[in-house]
Amino acid sequence: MPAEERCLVMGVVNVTPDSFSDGGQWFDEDAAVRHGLELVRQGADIVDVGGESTRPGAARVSLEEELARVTPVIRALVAERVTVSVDTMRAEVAEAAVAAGARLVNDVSGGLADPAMPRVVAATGVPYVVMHWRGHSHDMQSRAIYTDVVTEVREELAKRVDLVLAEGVAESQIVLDPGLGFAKQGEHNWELLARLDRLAALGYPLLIGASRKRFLGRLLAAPDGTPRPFSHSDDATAAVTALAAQAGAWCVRVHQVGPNADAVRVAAAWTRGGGR
Ligand code: PMM
Repeated sequence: MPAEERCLVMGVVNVTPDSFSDGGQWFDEDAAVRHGLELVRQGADIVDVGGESTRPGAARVSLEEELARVTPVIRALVAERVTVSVDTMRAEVAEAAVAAGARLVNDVSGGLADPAMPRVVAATGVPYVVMHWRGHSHDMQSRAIYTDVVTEVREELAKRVDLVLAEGVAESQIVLDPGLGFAKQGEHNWELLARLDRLAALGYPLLIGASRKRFLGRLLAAPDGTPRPFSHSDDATAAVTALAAQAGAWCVRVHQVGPNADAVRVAAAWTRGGGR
């Protein structure tokens, strides 16, 4: 991926009835398209369209259902000149999405869920987000066992990189993602965020998906320990965005775009030592 002047903002459109923070809201095709356009108006550089919830405990949807959810939404957004990415673990969905005009494949399993994925992405030539993943959502939190989470995530990502390169993906296509909340407890997420430099040292752009995740709600819990609801963790998400951008992240994946679009601009001006 080419270096950008500032961290990019990827806005999320989950075309699902059950995603963690916005499940059901954009399940209707027209509502999903309208939401994607609104995210662009608020400053999203990329709109990430997904048809399968990956919240902890979620069950899988069928291939047919996933295709029916995402393809028309992608086609409609592309017709409006939106840069679209597809959030999928399935090679067939990635292929159909790119045929419909998607310009990036965001695979939370990093090619582990569907062995055909790296070859399909290689043939498309589009950027490929390889996220750290240890297994499907229904039992992923039982895999959140690490002695040194930063070293282990780094090593496991490096192995995924070797594999996708061997399948024909070009180095220039690869973007890495630590997979916050995927087989990770809160402390694992914070350790990874604190050492993004060690992940960046693998030599690929980084995408960070902290938006509205539970670890933010737990950090901001009320005095009686009640976690902050995800709907009230958008300010914390924007704080993570500013810090991740400052640490050199290539892109942040967020639900509420406006404050995060501001945050990446602040971080860019801070780094440059000047506005505009
Ligand atoms: N998180 C979710 C879904 N897709 N993709 C990437 N690359 N990184 C992430 O951290 C990520 C993702 C889960 O979030 P949501 O269901 O609340 O949108």
